[in-house]
Amino acid sequence: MAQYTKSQLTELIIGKLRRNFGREVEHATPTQIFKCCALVLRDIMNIHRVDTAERVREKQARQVHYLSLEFLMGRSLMKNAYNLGVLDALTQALDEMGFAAADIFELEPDAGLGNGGLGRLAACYLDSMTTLEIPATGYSICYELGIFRQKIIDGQQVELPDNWLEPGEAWLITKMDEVQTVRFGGKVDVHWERGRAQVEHTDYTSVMAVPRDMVIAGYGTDHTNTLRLWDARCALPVDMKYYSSGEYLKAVEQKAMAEVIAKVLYPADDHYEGKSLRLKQQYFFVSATVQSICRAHKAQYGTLRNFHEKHVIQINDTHPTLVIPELMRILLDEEGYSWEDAWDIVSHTVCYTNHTVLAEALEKWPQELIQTLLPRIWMLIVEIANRYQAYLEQAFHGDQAKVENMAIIWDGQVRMANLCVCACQAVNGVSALHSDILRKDVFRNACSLKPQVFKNVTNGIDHRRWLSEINPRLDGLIRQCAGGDDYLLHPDAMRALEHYRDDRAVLAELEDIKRENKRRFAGYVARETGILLNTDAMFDVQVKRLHEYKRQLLNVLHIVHLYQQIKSDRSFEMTPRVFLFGAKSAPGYTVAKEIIHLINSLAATVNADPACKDKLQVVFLENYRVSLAEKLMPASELSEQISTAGKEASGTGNMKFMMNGALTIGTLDGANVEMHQQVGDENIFLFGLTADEVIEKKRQGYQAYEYYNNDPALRAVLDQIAKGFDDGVAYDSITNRLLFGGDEYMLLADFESYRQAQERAAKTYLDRTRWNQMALTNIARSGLFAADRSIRDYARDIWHVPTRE
Ligand code: 26V
Repeated sequence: MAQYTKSQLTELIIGKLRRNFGREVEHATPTQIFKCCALVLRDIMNIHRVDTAERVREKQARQVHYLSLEFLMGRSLMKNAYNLGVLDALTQALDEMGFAAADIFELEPDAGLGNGGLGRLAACYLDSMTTLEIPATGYSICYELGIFRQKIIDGQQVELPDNWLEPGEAWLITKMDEVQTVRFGGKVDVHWERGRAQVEHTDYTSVMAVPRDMVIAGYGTDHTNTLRLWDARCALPVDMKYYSSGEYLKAVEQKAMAEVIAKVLYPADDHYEGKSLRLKQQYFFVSATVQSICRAHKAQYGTLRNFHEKHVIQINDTHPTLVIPELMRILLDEEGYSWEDAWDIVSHTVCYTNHTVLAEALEKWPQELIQTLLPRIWMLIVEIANRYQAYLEQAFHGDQAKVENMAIIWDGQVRMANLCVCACQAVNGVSALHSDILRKDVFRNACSLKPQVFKNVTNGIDHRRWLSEINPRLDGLIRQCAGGDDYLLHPDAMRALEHYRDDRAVLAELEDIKRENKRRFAGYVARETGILLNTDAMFDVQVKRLHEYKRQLLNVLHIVHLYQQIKSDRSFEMTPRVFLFGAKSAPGYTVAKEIIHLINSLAATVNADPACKDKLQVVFLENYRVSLAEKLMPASELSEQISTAGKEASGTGNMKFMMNGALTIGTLDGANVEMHQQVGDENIFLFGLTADEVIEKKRQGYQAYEYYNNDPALRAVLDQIAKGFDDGVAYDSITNRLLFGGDEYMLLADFESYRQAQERAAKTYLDRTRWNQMALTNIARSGLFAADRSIRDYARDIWHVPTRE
């Protein structure tokens, strides 16, 4: 790897400042400095990019294309400097110019092009694919507005636009010579000529797709990859030709349609709505992507016949499912292949990852919408659906219930997951439990026909970002115990930490690292909000999207229970705690917004009550996002992973906490199951019903209010919440939902078990040696949850591509 010294970087940054801003360092603003740093690193990565592209071409290597409507990248300056091996040099260069690197890093807006877990996973995977030297490209939309900025006003969530491109676009390179055109609407005529279908598409609206590429650097390698973000522009300027031919309105309409497509990320991850703009986004990005892959392939090989040998397309949830009919369209209509040949190529190219089993989150599109917006794609989906139906009738010997369950078009709707299962050679879940549920429940019928298609790849996180970069002292301790920086490329090496389980000096250092991280985080919160966190208390943290199944409300029930004990018993002794929450709610998800309001009402009352001083504090952290998580994870001690068993596909926050030495209180759900397997009963606080027990209890007829009647503590908690707190807001709508609305996520059934697990955690916290040993064990065994491991699994079991040793 080429190395850059401090003075070389200084010279490059000064050069950029002069050329791009006409400034000398003394007169530069910090934002200009940020942009110049980004441009300098971008230049370095671009040189690597050209070399990588050349190597891949020469080797005729098989490539991975990772399609996702979301890439939650966060910040890139520190990450790129780290991966390029110039973080120290850059820090010193900035220092010499009179700027603190940390302040410059802090200026970068998060690239918030995602909602939560699914988008952040895609970002971690890009890093690992690049580090493992897989030729890979990510594709998404260059949203002008990322996930909204959350403000809490009077205890309630308010959404503000997130304009990240200024100065975030310093990382992007616009490639005007690789623009694609995407067609919407219009009429399609198919007529047969010499045994071949001729397809004529007229009256359509064109939108130009402009690639804005972000180069991705790998760690410890010159290999680079690209994240291609498509921007939407009007295909035709509003010119005189249109005015004179009376098509003025059409031209203006085209312009408006084009510009709205890349305007904003959909901020809902709670349920699907058949919104036409969302479908336009999906097809826009899928069509541009498939065209660009095919164009490059043809330029190199002159034919698409070997397409499936050279490319694998991974689709991140069903959002990019339209690649299937779009690739069929190109092979049939543009290349003139037979249906069988085209299908053979498509079905050997595309793989699908499922990320949720919640019924309301499974994507279904109204047939009329697809028909009018994408008439040719609709025809192809109908043909795929009919052929699949015929196959199913035969395979299931006419069992209509099974045929209906697997149908692609049913009741006027197109079911995207079934289309994926029909076309893909590999369908995977994201944790062992989740993949089991896919096999035994969601896709049981398809699985009975082709069990080998259904696989598991347990999620993982970029441990270089989520440990080494954000927790430098812990990184130091691991290097010291695990023989240097080997663990950065071989995360299993962290296991060596376990030899120090009884080493008092190492345990003391671990404790001291946590203490310092807590103080640093408290300093940040104090500067931003004026709130003073009690750093002598346990930091108990639940950060994730606000969703009923994730059960932030169960956490609230427990806090209210503690508060009532403090109030009713003056001599009540408890392990002091700071409960920290961070969560965005989908803007239209009323119940979730009420829960945010409730947490803030509770926090205001508790924090103002002298009885809680030094014992109990509750803080809702505004605008939870990647860059806030990076500050919070190293300071966390107890990780709340308390979803109803069977509902959280994997979770990835759980892994970030574990790697930073927080202990988990959680249910046997998602990847918690594998965490438990790694660390054993004695290093995790498990509670609650298992996934099977949840199902069994529902089958028997679960009665939530029986728990209310039989448990006086729980009754007192619910009565208090219904009445509300000092601000006079009543929350009986929430308690009624639990008591009389069926308590879908079984909070009341798990309350007592949760309370006991919390008691165990509180007691253990007082035994410092024990707690530190548990933390050490968790860190040591977290290597399984490195994204490098997940990507090696994908490469071996699904993509069939080689990886770096
Ligand atoms: C649904 C919708 C519906 C409306 C439009 C926007 C949108 C975006 C996403 C979704 C589905 C979200 C699925 C998801 O985020 N799943 C999470 O994936 C993580 C990575 O695999 C996993 O760790 C989490 O457990 C899982 O909830």
